[in-house]
Amino acid sequence: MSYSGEPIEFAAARLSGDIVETTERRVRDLGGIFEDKVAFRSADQDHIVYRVDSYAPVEPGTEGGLFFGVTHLMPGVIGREYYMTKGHFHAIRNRGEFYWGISGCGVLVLMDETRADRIEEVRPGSLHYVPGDTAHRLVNTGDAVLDVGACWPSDAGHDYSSIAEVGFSLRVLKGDAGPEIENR
Ligand code: M6P
Ligand code: ZN
Repeated sequence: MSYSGEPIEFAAARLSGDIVETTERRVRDLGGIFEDKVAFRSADQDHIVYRVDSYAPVEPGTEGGLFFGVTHLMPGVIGREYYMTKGHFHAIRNRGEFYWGISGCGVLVLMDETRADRIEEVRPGSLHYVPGDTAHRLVNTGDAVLDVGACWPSDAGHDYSSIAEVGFSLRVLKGDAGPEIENR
């Protein structure tokens, strides 16, 4: 595949160019990931929780290539739980990924296949290596949009099903004095 259109640009957290693809995730697309089902049902289902702008210079599944993306995760809660991404393992499990904080603040939740978990604080300039065999999810714990860059192998793929079935082993909730981590 080759592209001869406008150049791809990345500045001030905005990825632009004629082959940049945008995926929107609204409340209705996130059924099952939030714990408080009553709060989820009463939320505006049309509300955009996050947007991902991505640049895929090769076909998905290509071995040896890379994809680039920026996630724009809105501030907010469903019940006491902060807005978050669906989170995923890679379909090819051993593929890793880099995330880096651009704007806003939040946490990156990491969990391996034994459900051992850890979190890393995401802030402007923070760099996060997601090892292979590790599920990853972003959580916006701030009052502003959380913008996070990502770069991952073009053959990694997304496996959402394991997370949809059993979830992550911890949840990040809004407490009176700030974020609270609860194990599940
Ligand atoms: C990053 C990358 C993408 C991912 C996106 C949103 O930009 O990891 O591959 O799609 O975050 O995360 P999710 O797919 O879990 O909703
Ligand atoms: Zn990934």
